[in-house]
Amino acid sequence: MTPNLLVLGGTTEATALCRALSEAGVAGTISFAGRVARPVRQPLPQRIGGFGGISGLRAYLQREKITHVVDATHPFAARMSANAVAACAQADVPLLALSRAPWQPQVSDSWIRVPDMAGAVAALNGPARRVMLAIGRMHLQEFAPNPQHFYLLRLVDPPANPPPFPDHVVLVDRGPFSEAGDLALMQRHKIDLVVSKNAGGTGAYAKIAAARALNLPVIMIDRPALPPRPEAHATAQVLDWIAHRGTDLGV
Ligand code: 3Y8
Ligand code: NAP
Repeated sequence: MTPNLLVLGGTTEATALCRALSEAGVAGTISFAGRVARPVRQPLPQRIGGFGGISGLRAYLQREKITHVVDATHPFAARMSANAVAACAQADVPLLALSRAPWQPQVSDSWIRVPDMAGAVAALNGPARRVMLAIGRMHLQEFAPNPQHFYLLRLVDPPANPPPFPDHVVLVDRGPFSEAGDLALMQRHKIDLVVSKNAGGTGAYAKIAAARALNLPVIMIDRPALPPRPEAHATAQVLDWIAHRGTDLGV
């Protein structure tokens, strides 16, 4: 059959995959949740908004005659990934995750590893620090119990309501970021502690490398658990999977 892909996007790797699919002439659609005002332009047609849970995604797969699903979402998009596993099983559509390995600390890194967002909040109990809280917008309210710190917040869109911290600076910017840029940013704001999700990949790594250069501690939030599913770590593996998984694409 001729492939008709659904790519669950929102990462640098998803965008790169869509460019490769477009160049290979493979038909597909990239999907976004609609979390930010203007998702970056994509080389494939895009759809924006939730599907309506597992049943909504299953219905979408059947209605749009999707032949393959690639889950290239961020490792913290745990609900979307779980829904994709369930909906693809129910609709009998092959699923492959395009995921990126977690970052590992280097010898000179000083990471405080925490299991989840609540662990990061608890790790901030203590005397006032100057914190770069680079975890986006959706979980800011959870950090309200520690208003004693100065917070440098980096958000994709201006916040709809003021962050719950008396002493903060909001920087509206989207990645991928550069180590030099994050180094200068941390020095300018005299940051002495960084809070980060273990996103993996390159787009969010700049602050980890900059923290290393400045010898700063990083509170590193481990990823949520995901259900088992086939995983690839490179675009070429995905293209190979499409070519060999039930399609008439030549090798
Ligand atoms: C809407 C789509 C591309 C994709 C680029 C990657 C890299 C840059 C770094 C920091 C960390 C953070 C955040 C981040 C990065 C890439 C990638 C990545 C982290 C866009 C995008 C969408 C989102 C959603 C957004 C979240 C937020 C998280 C900002 C597009 C730009 C902090 C994750 O305001 C909000 O509601 C923002 C929500 C989910 C996490 C949060 O809890 O707030 N991403 N980010 C996707 C959708 O609607 O489906 O506009 O391009 C994509 C990217 N953001 O094509 O180049 O591959 O990871 N995204 C984190 O890692 O902690 C910023 O500041 O140092
Ligand atoms: P999530 O909590 O796992 O998903 C919550 C709900 O949002 C899903 O059940 C689904 O709604 C909808 N959704 C999520 N991703 C979608 C997509 N790609 N296309 C269509 N609907 C989607 O997801 P999240 O953590 O909010 O992440 C949302 C998006 O931002 C994803 O595309 C992800 O790749 C991107 N992103 C997230 C982070 C992060 O830190 N979480 C970082 C970078 C990029 P329905 O149930 O209605 O289908």
